[in-house]
Amino acid sequence: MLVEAGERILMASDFHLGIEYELAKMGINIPYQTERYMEELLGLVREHRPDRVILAGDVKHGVPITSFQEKREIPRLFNALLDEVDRVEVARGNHDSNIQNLAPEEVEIHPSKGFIVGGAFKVGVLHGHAWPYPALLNADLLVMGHNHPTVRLNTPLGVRVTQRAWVRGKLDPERVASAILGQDGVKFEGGAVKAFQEEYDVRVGKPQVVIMPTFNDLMGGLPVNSETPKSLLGPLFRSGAIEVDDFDVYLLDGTFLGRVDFLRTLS
Ligand SMILES: [Mn+2]
Repeated sequence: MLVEAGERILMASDFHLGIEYELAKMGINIPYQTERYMEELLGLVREHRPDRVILAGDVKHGVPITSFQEKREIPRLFNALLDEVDRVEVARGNHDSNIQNLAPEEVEIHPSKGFIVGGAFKVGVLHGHAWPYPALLNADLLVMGHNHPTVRLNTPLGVRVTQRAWVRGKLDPERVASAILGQDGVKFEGGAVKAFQEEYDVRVGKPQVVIMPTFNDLMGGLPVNSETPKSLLGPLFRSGAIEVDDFDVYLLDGTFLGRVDFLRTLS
């Protein structure tokens, strides 16, 4: 995903480097795919010449143990990126414990509560397994990974197709402000947005939300249009702060498929 926000920001999520090693332990042997992912990402970097590259979490796969595969391949990925781009950053995901040990010093590692980049147009980036910093509600765009979104379509022939997907919608500021205040144990009366602004001294906007697909095509996904599970993963979805029924779904090539609630009728 390329965002122009005063600077060019290239983002990608959920590489899960090391998944082949985990699969091999279960008896499923797949040749290592890291080279292919690296070439794909570096191809995008060379084509679009971003000022910074942000990996929105789950760069690595193995938790709690870091495999030899990760120790070998993750520094290679970072070094290849640093050869091409001034700033390489990571929003820490739930699989990224100890990622700092595999990253060269130049790589900026941000906490799981996320961070804001950009100028007049502000982009909040977080992996999505943790509550965001209140300041992220001031962003114009919130970018998350973690859910590995896919769309599942049943064809009249009885063939079921599952594809990785982009999911995009708008945040309801009242609901998210209320959920974060509740999480922090803050009691309030009246509007949640007003209370939120007073509590955290953050102006609440109405950010767009984009949930990124996995870069790694070996990963399983979560069909956003299936009936189970009832919500997506992560506190913002589980708490009901974000409801995706009216979010739009796109294939990897940008094809617009429709809203989640419509696509539910086809799953
Ligand atoms: Mn992930």
